[in-house]
Amino acid sequence: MTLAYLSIGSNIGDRLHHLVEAVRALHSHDGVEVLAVSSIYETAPVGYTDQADFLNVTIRVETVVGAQELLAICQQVEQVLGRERTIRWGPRTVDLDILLYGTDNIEAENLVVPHPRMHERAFVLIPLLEIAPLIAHPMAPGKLYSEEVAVQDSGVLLWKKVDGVEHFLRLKG
Ligand code: A4P
Ligand code: MG
Repeated sequence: MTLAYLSIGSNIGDRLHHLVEAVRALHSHDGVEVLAVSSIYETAPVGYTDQADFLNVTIRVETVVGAQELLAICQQVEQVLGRERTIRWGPRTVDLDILLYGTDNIEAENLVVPHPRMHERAFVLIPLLEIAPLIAHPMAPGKLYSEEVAVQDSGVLLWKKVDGVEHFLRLKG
C-alpha cells in the first residue's frame, strides 16, 4: 500500500462535474481508494494565462498499483472525460497530476515525482496543505510546504468547502 497525492484541475465546461467524475472514476478503480479530498478552489490560470479560471482540488489516495500504473489510470480518466491536448498548460476538461507517490523520487521520461512544479504553485499547495498540513518539502528537507505558500500572491480562492469524500461525490455541477 502506498499513499499518493494527486492534483486535479478543470477549466472547461462544467468544471465541478469534471472534478467529481474524475474522483469517482479513480475511486471505483480496483486498487485505488480515495481517502481524502480537499475543498474546491477557484484559481487564476498559471503558465498560459489567456484562459478561463480553473477549479482545483487535491486528493489523497491509498493504492496497491505502482506509480507508472497510477499515471496510466490518471490518463485513462482524462481520456474518458474527454480531454483534448492542444496547448501545453492550456485549457483542459480535466487534468490529473501525480504530486507525490509515497516518498519515491521518480525521474522517468514520462513521469517525474515529486511533481517538479508543485512547490511553486499555490493552486496545488493550498489544497494540498488542507489535507496534509504537515507534509515535508521534498526539495528542501526540514522545510514545510506551509512556509512556501505563505509568501505567494496566490490567486486561489475557496470556491466550495468540502466535508469528506462522500460529500464531495454528492456534489453536482
Ligand atoms: N508527466 C510527468 N510527470 C508527471 C506527473 N507527476 N503527473 C507527464 C502526471 N503527468 C506527468 O502532461 C504532459 C506529460 O507529463 C504527460 O504525458 C505525462 O507523461 P499533460 O497532462 O499531457 O500536459 P499538461 O498538463 O498541459 O502539461 P504539464 O507539464 O503536466 O502541465 P502542468 O504542470 O500539469 O500544468 N493553472 C491553474 N490555476 N490550475 C491548474 O490546474 N494546470 C496547468 C497544467 C497549468 N496551469 C494551471 C493548472
Ligand atoms: Mg498535467
